[in-house]
Amino acid sequence: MGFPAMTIPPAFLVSPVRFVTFSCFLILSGLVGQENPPIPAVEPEISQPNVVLIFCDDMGYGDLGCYGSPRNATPNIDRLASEGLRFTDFYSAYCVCSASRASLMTGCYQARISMPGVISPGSRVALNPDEITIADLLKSKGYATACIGKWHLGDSPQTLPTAQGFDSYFGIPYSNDMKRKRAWGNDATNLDRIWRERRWDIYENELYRDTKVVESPVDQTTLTVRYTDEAIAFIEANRERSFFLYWANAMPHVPLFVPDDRFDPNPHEAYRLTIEHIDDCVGRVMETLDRLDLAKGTWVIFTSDNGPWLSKKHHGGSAGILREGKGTVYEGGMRVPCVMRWPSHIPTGKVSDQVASTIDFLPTLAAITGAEISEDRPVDGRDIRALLDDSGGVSPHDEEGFYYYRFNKPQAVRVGKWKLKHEVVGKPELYDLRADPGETRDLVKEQPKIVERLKAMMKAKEEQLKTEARPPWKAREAKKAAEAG
Ligand SMILES: [Ca+2]
Repeated sequence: MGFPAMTIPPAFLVSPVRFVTFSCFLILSGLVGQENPPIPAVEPEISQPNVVLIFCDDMGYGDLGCYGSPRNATPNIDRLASEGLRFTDFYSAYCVCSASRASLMTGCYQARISMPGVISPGSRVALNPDEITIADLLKSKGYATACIGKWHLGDSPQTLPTAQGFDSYFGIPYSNDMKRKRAWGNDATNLDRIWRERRWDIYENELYRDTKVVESPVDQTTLTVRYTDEAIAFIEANRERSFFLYWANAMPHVPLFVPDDRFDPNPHEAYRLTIEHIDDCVGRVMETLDRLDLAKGTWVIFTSDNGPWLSKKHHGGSAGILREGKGTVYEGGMRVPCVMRWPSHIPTGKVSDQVASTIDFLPTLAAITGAEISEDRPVDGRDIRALLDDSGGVSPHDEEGFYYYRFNKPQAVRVGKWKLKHEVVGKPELYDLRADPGETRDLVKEQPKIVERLKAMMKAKEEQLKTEARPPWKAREAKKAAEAG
């Protein structure tokens, strides 16, 4: 189990395809004797896995059965964990939607790619199409690529998924509560009524296929089912080649909706029913992978873009044992569930307490597929292959630090068990996350040397990304460039 570890010439380190060619050459030319046992070829399931990346919106650390939810039954997602790996210390790279998604797609902290926390429909700023996304990277290795669901990185033709490496797109390109009719609020009282009365019609959300609007307003009661149908159709159509499916559910971001056959008018059941419906849809996709005999060579990842939206009360999720939720740099804002299954590489039933993040997916996939990361687009994420198998690897973030970015600045850093939270406003706070994951005992006074070291690391990271920041896409500049021909 695991990636082959052996001495091979540097020229062959880059590409598994070239590596396989090299192995064949050695075998065919008789260079491999008893002293030099045959080098195993890299199986396609290892070097070109299918990737199914399921990204939920505002789902909290405590919302799944396998993370101890006493309320939500999630047997399918729990099975992904028991057949693969569950991270206990996994982080989204930002505490709200757009910047979190931009970081996932590019492997960079938000400040490096100049992405605002949240953008609105018709935003004049978006993720720059010059950035290399996971879809760009995998497409360069021959993958079929599809984005289904919430994009939230731009909704103009120049910035939608089809301009960012995806062959196709189907979804609402921003949050499902945006474009709400004026008479309606977004607090728990309004959300109670919206749930009871099934009022998806009070939103003017647009459903896109590629760059065209195909439904407005969107019937959100059937949205998750339709996303799932689309995901299954994509997998079926690409069963003979490597594929990357990015499936970003609109929910459990509010407003919550489920199909008629799952509906209960009690709004206190809304969140549970929504999570359980998502779990059921994940099960349908798992069943498809099994049916097509693709499960072994498919890396399925299930995680969330940020913590629960606690101000929505019973319409929001739970951070479990963690402090606070969405919109904060306490653990509840950014530490999220992450389970993954990839039978060719990940042992069953593994639990990892190593620090990992959504920014690590791009560099890890680059290492797996042999795609090169362009020198002029450095990333902040790291190759975490060593955390996936049973080789006992430690987090690359333990030394470099994992940074909790907000408003273009690191507002906290985690190094090993230590976390320093030092926002622009407020006093520094230091926590030992191994002993105190709920951030209840501030150790600033007891550990002044650690505080100073972590402060210096935050300052250095801030300066580095200030210097290296790349520009976002701007509507006005794009228009000028188009007019100039
Ligand atoms: Ca979110």
